[in-house]
Amino acid sequence: ALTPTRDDKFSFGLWTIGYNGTDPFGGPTRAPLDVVHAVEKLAELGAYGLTFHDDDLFPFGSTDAEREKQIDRLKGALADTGLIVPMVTTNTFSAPVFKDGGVTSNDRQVRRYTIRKILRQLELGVELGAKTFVMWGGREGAEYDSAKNIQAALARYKEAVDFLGDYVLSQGWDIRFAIEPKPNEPRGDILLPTLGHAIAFIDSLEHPELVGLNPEVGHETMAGLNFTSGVAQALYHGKLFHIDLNGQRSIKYDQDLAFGHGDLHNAFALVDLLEHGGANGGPAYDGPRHFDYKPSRTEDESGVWDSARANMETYLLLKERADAFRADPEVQEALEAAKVFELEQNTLNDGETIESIKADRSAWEDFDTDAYLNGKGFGFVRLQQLATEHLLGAR
Ligand code: GLT
Ligand code: MN
Ligand code: MN
Ligand code: MN
Repeated sequence: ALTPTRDDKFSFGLWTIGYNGTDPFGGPTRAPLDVVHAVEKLAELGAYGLTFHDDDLFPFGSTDAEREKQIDRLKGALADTGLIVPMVTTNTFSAPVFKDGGVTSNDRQVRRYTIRKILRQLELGVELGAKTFVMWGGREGAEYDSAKNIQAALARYKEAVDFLGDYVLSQGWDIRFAIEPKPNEPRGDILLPTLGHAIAFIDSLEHPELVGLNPEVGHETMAGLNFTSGVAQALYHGKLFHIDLNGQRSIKYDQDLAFGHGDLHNAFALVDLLEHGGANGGPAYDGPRHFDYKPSRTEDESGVWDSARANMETYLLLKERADAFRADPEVQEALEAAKVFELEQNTLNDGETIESIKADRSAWEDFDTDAYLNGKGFGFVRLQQLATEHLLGAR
């Protein structure tokens, strides 16, 4: 059960396994990874999908012929292995032209160029059968309050997403957009910094049904937020279109560690949510389990594949542990005692009126608030310890 299969829907960004170790303090520690080799290795390890930015496959500034050649090589590798491309995205952050962002650059010519670059990658994604188009606006932001009119920038962001949405609808394409929030890095402050900001922004769009979220573990954690809780809210709003799994240890630079190599408790809760948070305890999300991590620059190529395997194995281990947690009668009893299921009951009775609740003496006059002093504990700590024991494989 710990051997990944295609049914597990594990996918990897070409930029993840292809990360050559460059950071702000040093250059590459690994040789470039060829896309055909990447596809073959991922297929061999049990992944089902590869995702990529335009610039991952054909470097920025490639001629049309070079671009076509790389696309053909990718198509050949996909045909040979059966791997699919569930998602694509555009690099609108690396090249100098994007130094003040893409769709929200102060420079109008840059904004128009960015839309063209996105259109090209959107068309390629549709051609390859991708169902999700991720928009990570890493350079959409500012370092200085005087430099960016945030309200105008959000209006330009909306203009771009609305325009792209109209194109998809006019073509009848089966692809949706997923916005990926991040609080900072590379910009001092990035627009749409958290899932909550992005949800509010999506509400302002012309075609909100076409646009959802691509939450990343590390990004919410960088903002000091509880990732699993944010994913639960994304599900609540019907906006979990895609997910970027990785590991992050607290509020610091974006670590992109392997999944589970950060907050393991939260990763357990996340897998439990994805696998058991739906109707009748079934899966709450059936899309790709996409890993967006960086094999540490300490690793050579064998370490890259070890780390790719680690992501998938940890997910499957946590799934096994979450299944055991849910199946344990003692856990069910603790959940019951903690009134976890009681929260699913409406607070008001059917047809409740102001008059009827005011007439209900048990809701006020006869309600014993004193009983909550040194009584009526919820037992949440016991429940969490049971979760911990399952997580550790002790039960
Ligand atoms: C970049 C970023 C990731 C995004 C990718 C999609 S690119 O590596 O750090 O979090 O998901 O653009
Ligand atoms: Mn429209
Ligand atoms: Mn990501
Ligand atoms: Mn990241």
